[in-house]
Amino acid sequence: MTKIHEVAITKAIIGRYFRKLSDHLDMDVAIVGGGPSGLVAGYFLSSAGKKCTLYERKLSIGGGMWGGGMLFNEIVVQKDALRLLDEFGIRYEAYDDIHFTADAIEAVSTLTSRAVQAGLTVLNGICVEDVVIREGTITGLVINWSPVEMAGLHVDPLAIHSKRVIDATGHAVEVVRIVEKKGSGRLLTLSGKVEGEKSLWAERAEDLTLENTREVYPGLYVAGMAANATFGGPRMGPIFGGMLLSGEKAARMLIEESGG
Ligand code: 48H
Repeated sequence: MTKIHEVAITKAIIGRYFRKLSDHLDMDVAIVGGGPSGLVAGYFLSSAGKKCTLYERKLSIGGGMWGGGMLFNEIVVQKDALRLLDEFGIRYEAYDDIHFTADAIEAVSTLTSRAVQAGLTVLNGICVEDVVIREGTITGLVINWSPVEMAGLHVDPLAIHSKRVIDATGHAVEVVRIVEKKGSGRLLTLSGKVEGEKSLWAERAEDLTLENTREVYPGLYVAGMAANATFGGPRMGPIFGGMLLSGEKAARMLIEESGG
């Protein structure tokens, strides 16, 4: 019988991880942020055969969805977005005609599992700290280990190339803010800068999240809460239909733009 060997375990992990990493240094779409909008975008893009990597700073994927509202781990999804819960196989229950609830843990774990099984490569524990811009278009990202960032170590990052980038970093809208600071020219917002998130208004925010899911700089798209923070929409509290629909819209736009 073959014996378990510590060095084989180490070699297996190193070999497999670096194969994954080096297969994804040049891709169709890079997604920054593993919250609901990023995961949904990754699922649809990967399902359409796009080479796609999602970078998440934290160890866990799921962003702000685990905790429902105020740590009560249930989320609300409006009727208009139920078809996405059906697509992923996430169970839900009617609260009234408009509002439906789902278990936050089931929602995050199912979204994650379906996205990865559709072919999405997820690299967790990695943060995006800068972008690559060529002739006024985003062509890549600059990445580093999150523990390097957390410890404040002076370690140079590495770069990857991607035809398109989705900023799905939530309230912080981190990639767009880097581009605002370092990119040449204006953002495609009214003021040319990040407009900033407005205070809570659930109904309006849900509509605007979808409207605001679009290109903000050549090659750079925004999805989820980052879309509202970029274009000046309000926040919505723990209703997640807009996040799911936004991820889907971002993916569909990029699939269409690339000719299917
Ligand atoms: C790598 C990064 C970086 C970086 C951030 O916040 P999220 O859950 O994002 P969305 O937009 O999909 O969902 C928003 C939703 O969770 C929410 O907060 C709602 C509905 N709020 C309403 C309200 O009123 O408060 O996930 C973003 C993810 C997080 O996991 C971050 O760790 C990650 O992005 N991230 N990853 N590199 N530079 N910046």
